[in-house]
Amino acid sequence: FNYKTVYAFAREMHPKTEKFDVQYGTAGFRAKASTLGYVMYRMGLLAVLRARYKKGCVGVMITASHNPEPDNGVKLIDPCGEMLEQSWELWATKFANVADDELVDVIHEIVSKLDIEMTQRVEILVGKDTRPSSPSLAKALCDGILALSGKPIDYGIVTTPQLHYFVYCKNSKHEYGIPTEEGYYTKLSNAFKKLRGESFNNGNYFNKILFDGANGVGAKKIKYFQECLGDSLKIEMYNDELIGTGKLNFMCGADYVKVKQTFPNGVPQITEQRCCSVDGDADRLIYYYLDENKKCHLLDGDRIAILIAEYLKEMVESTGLEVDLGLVQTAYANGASTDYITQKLKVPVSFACTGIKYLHHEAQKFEIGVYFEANGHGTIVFKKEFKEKLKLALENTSLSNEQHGAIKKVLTIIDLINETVGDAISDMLLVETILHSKGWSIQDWEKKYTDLPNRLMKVSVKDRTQITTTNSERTCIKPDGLQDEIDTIVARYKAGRSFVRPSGTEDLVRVYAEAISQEEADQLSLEVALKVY
Ligand code: 16G
Ligand code: ZN
Repeated sequence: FNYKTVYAFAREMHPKTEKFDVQYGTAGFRAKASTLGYVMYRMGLLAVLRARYKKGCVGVMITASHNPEPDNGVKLIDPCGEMLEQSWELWATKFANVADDELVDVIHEIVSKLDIEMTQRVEILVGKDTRPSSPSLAKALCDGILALSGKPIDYGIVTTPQLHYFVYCKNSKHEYGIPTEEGYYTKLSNAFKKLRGESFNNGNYFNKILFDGANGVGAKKIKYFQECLGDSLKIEMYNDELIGTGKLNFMCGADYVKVKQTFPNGVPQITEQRCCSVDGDADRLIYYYLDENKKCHLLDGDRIAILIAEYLKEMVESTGLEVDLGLVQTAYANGASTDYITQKLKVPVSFACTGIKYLHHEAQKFEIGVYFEANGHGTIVFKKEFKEKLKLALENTSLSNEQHGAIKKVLTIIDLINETVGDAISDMLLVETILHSKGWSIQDWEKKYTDLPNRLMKVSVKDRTQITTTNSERTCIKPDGLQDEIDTIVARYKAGRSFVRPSGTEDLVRVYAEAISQEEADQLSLEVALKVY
């Protein structure tokens, strides 16, 4: 490669402006957009190296998800459509933090250590959310790609899960789908319409939903779906402000609704009406409704996961095939949801650390792995062998017509799902499909079990790295004795559970507690927080 170009571009166009180090965290780099120019340039360089190393195309998404509009961020997508492999996060951090005149050395280092062949032509798919800072950051990113002679393919404004999907489609040689927006809409909406059939309403289910687009990319993209879906689902869209109005995620969107446990601004308050919110890059989904006392009822990632797992279990059982289906949750999953799914539905649950990459990999251990974080981010992954088993069973003449029908239905459900990463729009279409098939209102769905009251607290500490955890973050190992103290406190509460973990995205410690009443959950979290402080 031409190291002169790499250095000249760095020095003249994208010099390192920040003195502090940044870290490739749970969801890539995230910071105030004005500080990210040089980081983008360097991620362009790294993306080309990653693509050459993997001998495929990779993706780079520019977004800060649910964060405020002045923030931005960047994350790399691996050829299989998954998050960047963890061992490369260290390279990403190194690339971002070296001085401009050390960049070339780091490139030499990675190329020789990993034996990367530098002559390959590679394509880098670039996507961005609706933040006003995104176009200039995309330009910096593309300069990095070009400096190492990679070929940027600009997808413009897309949702994060769309870009994951395109990357996987490209690398699977279109076996997974066509890597265009149109290909994506067509695949998902065709599957949806097939599953919905001729009657759009059923029992307590009515095919109208209020959709909060968080004034972001989700609002833009849902319009295409509405066109494809016709009358089968009526999506009434709210919070679709123009780019640059400063309203992205502001008092609306999935994160706002989940954290504040309240109704978003900009959506009409219609009692008992099913509503949903997505976040700023449309990878999280939360459902909710207002009751007659104007109380907001949330149906979060836990509820969505259980609805899906239960439905898939029933569907697969009717095919007559043996299937290993499991659910993956994090420590934040409400205890009532875990009890319901393990005891009532007899579906095994695995726990993973917070962060999508951990859940995704844990879910891949099952033939059908359903995973969701309580914040509404999740999807379902199907083992390749399982899909083949289904296709093979279609040719088996000893199965009944009902079984063949069920197998076809499962295959169509798989087409409705974006397996690469949590996808708010695909998840919404799946939830709508299940509610329709069961003839349920959102209230029927909520009735399945009752959440334990809970409280999440943030505690500022001097050094959050002093706290380390194990057992998927549910047990604290350091500082010594803290877990014993937590255990002693928890034992005094009926249905009590509490854990502490250092945040991966903010400089603080999170304390979670649940108990039989809200007062007790509040009290428990406070007692535990005092031990951490
Ligand atoms: C990131 C993660 C999200 C997780 C959150 C936890 C991805 C794509 N995003 O936003 O899944 O819930 O971090 O934040 O993995 P925390 O460590 O500050 O609690
Ligand atoms: Zn997001």
